[in-house]
Amino acid sequence: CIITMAPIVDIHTHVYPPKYMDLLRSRTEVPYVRTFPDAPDSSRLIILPGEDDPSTPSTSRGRPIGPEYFDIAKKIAFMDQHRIDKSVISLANPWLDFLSAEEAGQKAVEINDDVNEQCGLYPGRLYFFGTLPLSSDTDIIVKEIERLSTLKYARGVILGTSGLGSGLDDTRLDPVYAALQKHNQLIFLHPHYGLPSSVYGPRASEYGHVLPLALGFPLETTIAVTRMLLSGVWDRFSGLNVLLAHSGGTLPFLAGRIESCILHDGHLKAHGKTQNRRDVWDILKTNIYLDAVIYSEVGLNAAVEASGADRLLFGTDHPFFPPLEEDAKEWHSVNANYGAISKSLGGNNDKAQGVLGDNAVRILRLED
Ligand code: 5CU
Repeated sequence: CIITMAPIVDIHTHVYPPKYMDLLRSRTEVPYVRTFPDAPDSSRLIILPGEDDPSTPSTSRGRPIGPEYFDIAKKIAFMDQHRIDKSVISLANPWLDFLSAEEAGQKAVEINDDVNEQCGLYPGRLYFFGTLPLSSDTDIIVKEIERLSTLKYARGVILGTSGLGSGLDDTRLDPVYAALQKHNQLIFLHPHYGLPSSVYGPRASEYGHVLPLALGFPLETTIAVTRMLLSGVWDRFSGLNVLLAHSGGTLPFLAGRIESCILHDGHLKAHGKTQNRRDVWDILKTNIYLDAVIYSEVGLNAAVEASGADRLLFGTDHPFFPPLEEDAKEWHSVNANYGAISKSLGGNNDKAQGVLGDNAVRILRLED
């Protein structure tokens, strides 16, 4: 049990604002929102790669979507129900990754303005991570970063792992990283694509969303951030800060193995890449923040060990992972994250309060 006088802040909580919902409803290819003939009264949100394959059983064809995904009043009600004082909301995946270069720039402006306005309806309670038009030219992306830094409630950007199309280790992203560093905007790095579906095997459709969400998402994040490390992003941008979703995927657990593989790699040694470099432990404690969305104290302890309790931030992943029982009041997924913080840090109230809210207030400048 944690007795907290500190605000509780949720930094991992998504919305599909009205302008984005219009976009999803207008589409017929993934990502889109539609009803199916076997359940004409319930809209389904289809976002993950391959989720609308005709062989997919109706119970794992996307997920039901209701107003909790787009009605900001529902977000506030959820916050009130779970004792959350402030939320830093972000557009959920797949962001604007699928738009053409021509469309993306203008849509990013519309959606970021839309979300900034929604935050303004609840002053002091809502902030947001903006969305970037990653399929546009880098000068348009940089312009949106500069514009975001002038929006009252923006506190950084949410980014998937695809970058400009070939990952976050692409040096063409350097102007984007430079602008984010210059404007002191945090990247919230979030997965979407998972692993190639062949990895999940021929019986994957019998297992619902478990393999892509429990394993594909965290491994995608781990690979993306390791590629950033290997390509020297943090050697070039030592002030670039990144908040990793799902407690860093598997990064805290695998950091030692990553370092060992680097130090034993003849190719890297021959190219002088094993020396004069910042190692993963340094970056974990200097540039990386981790959310506390891992549902168990075992994973949370690894995150605390890797980055420090002062770099860990509470999150819920709302509106994803709702309870499956119709009459449930509180969300099990949220209480699992509260419980993990209590079990891992309950003996140290200051650290627990830091994770629950003080860290977010300090790092993201959320003072009233
Ligand atoms: O349930 C899901 O598919 C997801 C998703 O797509 N994105 C997310 O943040 N959480 C769960």
